[in-house]
Amino acid sequence: MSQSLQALDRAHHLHPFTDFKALGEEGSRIIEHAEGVYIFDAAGNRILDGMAGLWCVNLGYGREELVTAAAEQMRRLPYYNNFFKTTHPPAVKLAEKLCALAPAHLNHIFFTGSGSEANDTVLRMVRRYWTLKGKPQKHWVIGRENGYHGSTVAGMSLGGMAPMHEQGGPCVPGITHVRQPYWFDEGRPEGQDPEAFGRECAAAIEARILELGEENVAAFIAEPVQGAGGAIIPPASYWPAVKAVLAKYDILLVIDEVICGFGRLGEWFGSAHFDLAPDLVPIAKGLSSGYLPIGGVLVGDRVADTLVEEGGEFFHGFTYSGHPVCAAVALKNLQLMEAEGVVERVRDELGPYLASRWTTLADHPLVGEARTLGLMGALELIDPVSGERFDKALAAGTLCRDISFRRGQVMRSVGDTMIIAPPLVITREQIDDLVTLAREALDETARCLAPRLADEPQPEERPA
Ligand code: PXG
Repeated sequence: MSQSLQALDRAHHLHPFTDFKALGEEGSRIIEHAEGVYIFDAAGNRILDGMAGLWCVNLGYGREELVTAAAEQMRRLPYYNNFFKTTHPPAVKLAEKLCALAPAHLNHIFFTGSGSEANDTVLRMVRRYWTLKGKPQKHWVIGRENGYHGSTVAGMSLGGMAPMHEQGGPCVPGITHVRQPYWFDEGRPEGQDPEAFGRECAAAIEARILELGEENVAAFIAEPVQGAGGAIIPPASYWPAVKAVLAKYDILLVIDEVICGFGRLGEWFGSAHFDLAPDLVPIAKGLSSGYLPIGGVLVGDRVADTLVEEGGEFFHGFTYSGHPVCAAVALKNLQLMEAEGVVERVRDELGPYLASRWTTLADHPLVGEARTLGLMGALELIDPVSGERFDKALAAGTLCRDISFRRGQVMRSVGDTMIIAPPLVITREQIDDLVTLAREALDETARCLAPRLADEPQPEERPA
């Protein structure tokens, strides 16, 4: 059965972020069901989902309450839109709940179907805001290299993923990127002090503002911790210095919480961890624990008041903006997270526990750095012989990811950075397993790579 599914998949299905030909040759992994923090493949293998799907299944798999919320809402009102002065109870109740959970100055939400659509909305809203303020020339948005804000044209333009820009044709004009606060890859090789490096990255934002002219810059957009870029936790000096720069100039702050929101960093919003006061906050993923697609942009009073009082009609929206079934599931998800104290447990118990266990991997010869924040973690792989990054041709990260999957754990690779972001309902015992499985995957990766690191050629040794 799984072979025929693989054949059909190869014949008809173009997967996201995938080398179609290579996948066709290798065959896709088929995930059939899931429970708690585990996914199960077609062969019946149980795999610890160290990535919560794609950073989203915060409440874990198999939550009947979410299934019931969806089924009940589907029976009552499976669809109606929020256009043309209509709405429905799930959208209104979710809007109220989100604004109650968010920092006090965020009192409005614009719903979307995904994080990418949320960032498209951000771009349109930011430019609309400044136009309404009589400053249409203030349209430049500063993002960061290696930032990720989605895969629509605006999302990929706001993000700073060079391979996406190269494939995407011309990006949306008026978007520019500054250096990322990636200490391990950019500060450490230059022999800098991490805190001085953090301040230097913030200074790069100010330099770009001055280059463009403050009167032309609309907004700065960033993730609190870069997720898809490699779980990059900035040095402690970075965010206070960025805040100081932005406070000097009249520029909106957009904090993309698509990954960091809803408990990942031990707060409802990652910006609370870094004491940021964003004007706009794109959200998605953990909002519904990934059970149904829904996103949105939380809008601060400064922007919302202008859009409401001075804006007239905003020509923007999606058929599924605030979809009733997705909204009902998201609301139930937030209620469950609140009732079960999920966010507080990440902050007070599971985050510190993961930190204490994950950092023990730093003694592994392949690991140059082991870091965590909340329930997000990364390992930087290095060549044990040179102490530097592996030759890219070895694809060490991909090798380690595939070994890990085969041994029973999802661990994502971004280049040679290994990442985990497990469901927030993981237990201490499961964290122990996660760290043990990560070490075993590192050990096997080291064994596979050893012959290729030695001087004399050795027979190929690749995992099956
Ligand atoms: N912003 C951020 C910060 C994200 O991480 C998006 C926006 C876009 O959301 P949608 O819902 O349109 O995908 C994301 C998505 C990965 C990976 O492998 C990360 C994302 C999506 C897919 C894969 O790390 N992040």
